[in-house]
Amino acid sequence: MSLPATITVEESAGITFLNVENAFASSRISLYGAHVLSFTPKTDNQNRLWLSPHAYLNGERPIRGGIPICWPWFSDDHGEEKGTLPSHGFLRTQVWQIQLTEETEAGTRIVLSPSYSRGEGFEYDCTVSYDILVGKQLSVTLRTQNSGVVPFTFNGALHTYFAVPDITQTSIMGIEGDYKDKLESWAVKPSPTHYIIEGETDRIHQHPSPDVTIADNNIPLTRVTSMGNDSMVVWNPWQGAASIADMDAFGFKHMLCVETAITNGITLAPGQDHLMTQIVAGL
Ligand code: TA6
Repeated sequence: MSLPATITVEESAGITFLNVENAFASSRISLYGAHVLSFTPKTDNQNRLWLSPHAYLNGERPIRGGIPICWPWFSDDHGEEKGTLPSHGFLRTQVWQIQLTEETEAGTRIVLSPSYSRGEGFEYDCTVSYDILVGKQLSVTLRTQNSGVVPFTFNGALHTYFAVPDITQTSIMGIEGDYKDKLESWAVKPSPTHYIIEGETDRIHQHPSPDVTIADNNIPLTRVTSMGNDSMVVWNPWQGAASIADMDAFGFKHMLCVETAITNGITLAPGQDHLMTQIVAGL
């Protein structure tokens, strides 16, 4: 396949990476997991995505950082005993294929498809694709289409790790409604009005929160626009990062996951499809 001049291919440790460099931004994408690893707009040359320095970039484990794709379930919500099926599903640990690349006025577009979308824990016929646009903004859309003859229900997330200069100076605007707190047996609590991160945080906000801003020292840094989701997940492991193999003890200081998520199930009848989009913009 011939690629636009804005995309170069790099092979390393068994993974194929697509490096995008255009007039608007640069971005690195791993075909393992269809994982966007970086997005650096030209306006300020600040990478908006965080990638762990200890991330496995050899296909042995899901990649810690960037935008992991969670599907067809979120976390361990697969209906089986915890640990029997992979956390966050099976798209983030497979090699994806390039379906299309094109240069458009808005930027460089890449469409990827997974090797398989029917797997243990999800025995349905469907077609999945991932549409990435690297432009002034980074736009990613996960499309799920029911290509079978029975309805199915799925969950998922665009589990983005945002880069923040200092988590203790970071605030989030635009998240509303109640959240379920994973750290307190899913107790339901109201979202903070002044949203800062002061310790381990693992929350499923029960509101789609379509327009979220991440600020550093009260100065807006990154805008996160979401569509097709029913919830927003906020995660930072804080000092628990020390016990995560592919993070270092201080990694939590420079990342914040704000995840465009489906956690209450989307049901698709045969022939129906669903789009979930996240748009990341530097401010
Ligand atoms: O999205 C939050 C979460 O589900 C947390 O509970 C935490 O475990 C995180 O994802 C990371 O999951 P992973 O399977 O990538 O280690």
